[in-house]
Amino acid sequence: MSRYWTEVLVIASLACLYTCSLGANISYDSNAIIINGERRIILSGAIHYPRSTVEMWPDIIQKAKDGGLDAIESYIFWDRHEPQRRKYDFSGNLDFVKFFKLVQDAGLYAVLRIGPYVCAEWTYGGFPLWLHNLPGVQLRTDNEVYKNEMQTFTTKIVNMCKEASLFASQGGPIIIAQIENEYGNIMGPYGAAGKSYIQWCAKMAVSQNIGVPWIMCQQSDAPQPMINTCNGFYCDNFTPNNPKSPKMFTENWTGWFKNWGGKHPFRTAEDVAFSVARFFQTGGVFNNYYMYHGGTNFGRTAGGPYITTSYDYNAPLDEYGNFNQPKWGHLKDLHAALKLGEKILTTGNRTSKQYGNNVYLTTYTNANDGSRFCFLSNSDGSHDANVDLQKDGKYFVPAWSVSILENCNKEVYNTAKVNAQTSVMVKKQVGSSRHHKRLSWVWAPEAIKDTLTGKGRFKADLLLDQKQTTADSSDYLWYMTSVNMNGKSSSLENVTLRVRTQGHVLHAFVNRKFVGSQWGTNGKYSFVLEKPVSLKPGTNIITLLSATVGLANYGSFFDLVPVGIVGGPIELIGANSTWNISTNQWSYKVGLNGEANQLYNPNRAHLRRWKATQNVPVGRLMTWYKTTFKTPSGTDPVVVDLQGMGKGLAWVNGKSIGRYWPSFNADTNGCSDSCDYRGGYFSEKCVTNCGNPTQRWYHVPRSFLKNDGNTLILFEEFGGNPLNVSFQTVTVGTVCGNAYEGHELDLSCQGGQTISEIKFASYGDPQGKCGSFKKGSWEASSSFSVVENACIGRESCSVSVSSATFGTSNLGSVNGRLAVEAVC
Ligand SMILES: *[C@@H]1O[C@H](CO)[C@@H](O)[C@H](O)[C@H]1NC(C)=O
Ligand SMILES: *[C@@H]1O[C@H](CO)[C@@H](O)[C@H](O)[C@H]1NC(C)=O
Ligand SMILES: *[C@@H]1O[C@H](CO)[C@@H](O)[C@H](O)[C@H]1NC(C)=O
Ligand SMILES: *[C@@H]1O[C@H](CO)[C@@H](O)[C@H](O)[C@H]1NC(C)=O
Ligand SMILES: *[C@@H]1O[C@H](CO)[C@@H](O)[C@H](O)[C@H]1NC(C)=O
Ligand SMILES: *[C@@H]1O[C@H](CO)[C@@H](O)[C@H](O)[C@H]1NC(C)=O
Ligand SMILES: CC(=O)N[C@H]1CO[C@H](CO)[C@@H](O)[C@@H]1O
Repeated sequence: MSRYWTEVLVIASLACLYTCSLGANISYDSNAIIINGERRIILSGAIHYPRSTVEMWPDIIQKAKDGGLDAIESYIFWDRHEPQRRKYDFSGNLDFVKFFKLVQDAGLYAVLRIGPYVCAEWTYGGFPLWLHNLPGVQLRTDNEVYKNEMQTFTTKIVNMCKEASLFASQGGPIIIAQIENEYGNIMGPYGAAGKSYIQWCAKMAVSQNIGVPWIMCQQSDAPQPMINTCNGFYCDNFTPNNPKSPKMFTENWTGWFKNWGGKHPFRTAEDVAFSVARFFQTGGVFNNYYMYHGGTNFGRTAGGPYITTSYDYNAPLDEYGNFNQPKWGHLKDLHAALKLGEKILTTGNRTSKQYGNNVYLTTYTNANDGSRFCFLSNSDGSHDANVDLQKDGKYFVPAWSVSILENCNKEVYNTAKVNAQTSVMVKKQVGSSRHHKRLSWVWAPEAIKDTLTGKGRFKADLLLDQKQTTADSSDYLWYMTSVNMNGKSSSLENVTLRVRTQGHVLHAFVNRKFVGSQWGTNGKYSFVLEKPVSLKPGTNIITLLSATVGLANYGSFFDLVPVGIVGGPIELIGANSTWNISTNQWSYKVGLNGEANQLYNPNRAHLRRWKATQNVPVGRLMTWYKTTFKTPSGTDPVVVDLQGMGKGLAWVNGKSIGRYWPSFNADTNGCSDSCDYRGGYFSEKCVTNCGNPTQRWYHVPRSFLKNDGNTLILFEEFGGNPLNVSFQTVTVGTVCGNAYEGHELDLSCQGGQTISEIKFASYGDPQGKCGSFKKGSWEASSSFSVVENACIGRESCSVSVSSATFGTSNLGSVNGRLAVEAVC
């Protein structure tokens, strides 16, 4: 009997090994990602965990799920996790394990892009600076020192995932992992070493044994079993390098990032939807939005040079986690339409037929059950098309759009027909405007006596590279030298100081006097500062403060791009002679005294340093400002308006909210009121915000705030005026809907506000767009009252767009549209 039971137990536990395991089997072929035998198309969105806060994660992830995504993708940010070699940090919003667990709790899959090079407009592409300073290292190529570090870090991350059972093979959410990142775009200059490096990456990744597929993006020579994937604005013409690989769009850019001095990028919902629909029309299997939520470059994590603190990206969720409407809603509708065809898309055969210039019908057919699913596309940039599919119906396909036809005979979606609401976001002053009290400030000068008199911490007979010298411990590096002008035959009152720098911002002082500042413009980061200076006989002190604004993150050998005054030259140009002082003895100091003394930390009692004067100084270089403020009530996201300030760094309750530079205005040219979604998108198309500060408002996450009062501390580098600085909340101001017959028109406010007024409502053929709707040639007289009854006093409302709702059925077969503008 004991033998019998033993056998039963052995058999039972063996069986359990196969069936009790929670692990999922992830595989793929050219038509599907296959999860436990189920054939899937996967809709994924990028959300970078360090670009929001732990407290924001659940809401953002839920909104992604509600938007119809199946998966969340994130890079892993090496520089944050290993700020010093072998000293790791996974605390706070660096707790990626927690992030992926939340993704799983929401019922979503995850895509893990380890890199560990990430690009991502993140400083130094996510590489820690100590890596650059390792003897003998060469980054992203066949170099033993580098490969050893890359493997150590990759293994560390993989092991953490395994310990937390995060891979799908272990029952976790991660269905796909990525090694390296867009290397194929830049590998040419690395020659044979680049090719062998990619082979090594593939082997190293596979040896990690994670039980889910690995991908390489933009890598047409990706070795098997790596799946190569496509990044870009459109990937319909992409084919993977192995016919057995699924067609994957790992970075479909939903918008674009911002540079200081740049305009606001804007990619229409119609065009993003067009690129995704085209991708699935042409055999796509996996689509990842880059970004789905862009977020904020807190601290000094922005890449560059000159990437802004906001990483909003014009993504479906805005920087603060609000719905960016109509983009979020229009893509949600697209996802629902695509999912109707998931079974046929992943099993059927695909055929295409042309119906005139740039008009194609793609039919997916499953011969086994006769089911069909169609995409009818018109990729002409200006001509609409009318297509007669005989027994399957007649269709109007606007230029640059795709219609999705369920069963090939019913239009369920068209990328150019937006039914989702448009939300116009507003910033609300905290407290009513009449009672709006200005903040009161104290200030402290940055102590610069030491550096103005040439005193540094170490010396060198050459001009050093800034990133190497600071190892990115600060944006700031002081370069100081002294020049003896005794016996120099020149008029000392008329000398020019000329400094060539590799960026990004330079301030010059001579004999303790400020002589000028300069920074790169038009995207150029290297520049020459030339200022008249007045020297004196004997010793003259030259003090230069160089500031970085995000380290380069993209390109072949981007890691070697020089930063700061490295190499110079620095010259003094007199009437008759030029003195090249590049090889003088230079004294150096990394960072600011205020940084070393943690002036930004309100818990440190620097009471003696802060001055409470009647009027705080205005336009004063290198000045710290401090104020206190109450937490704005409600749940809407909080921002600080820094209009009037120059450039610097900001902290709330000791936490860095990033660099600020509201004095840097976007060019006045290149914006236009109208934006045509038709035709290929490029990052300068449809830009907005010409002539205004590139970034005036800065996100203050609510989790940074305390109930009993908060401290804002600014380090102002150029000189600014804090008079107008104020805290505001971001919410929906105006909502518009413009929905087609047979659809629902949905309107929602946010933060508990209700619809207070209907400004426009017309069921008929209304014209114009949100903010300027006009009645068309006909409308139902009940338009206004129907919408008012349904919406006034409600946080959200829904009106079905049909003649029955408006009592116009007696007009016969009308095909109306309903346009509404309402105030929250
Ligand atoms: C996983 O699924 C694929 C395709 O369905 C199948 O070929 C493979 O044998 C499965 N692997 C395991 C370990 O079950
Ligand atoms: C796809 O086409 C092939 C070749 O015509 C056929 O053998 C197969 O049954 C088709 N598959 C489906 C699912 O329709
Ligand atoms: C510069 O050179 C010119 C011509 O040689 C001479 O006349 C002048 O005095 C010089 N100026 C100075 C400041 O040395
Ligand atoms: C100052 O020097 C510049 C050239 O370095 C010369 O063009 C200019 O005439 C000089 N001015 C005076 C007042 O000496
Ligand atoms: C200045 O001196 C540096 C170091 O000797 C040299 O590399 C550079 O070419 C010089 N520049 C000029 C303009 O003479
Ligand atoms: C403060 O705001 C007022 C009113 O908008 C404006 O006139 C003034 O120029 C602003 N001051 C600064 C320093 O930005
Ligand atoms: C990686 C990639 O595909 N980049 C492309 C993205 O789209 C822009 C604009 O269409 C192209 O210029 C890039 O080459």
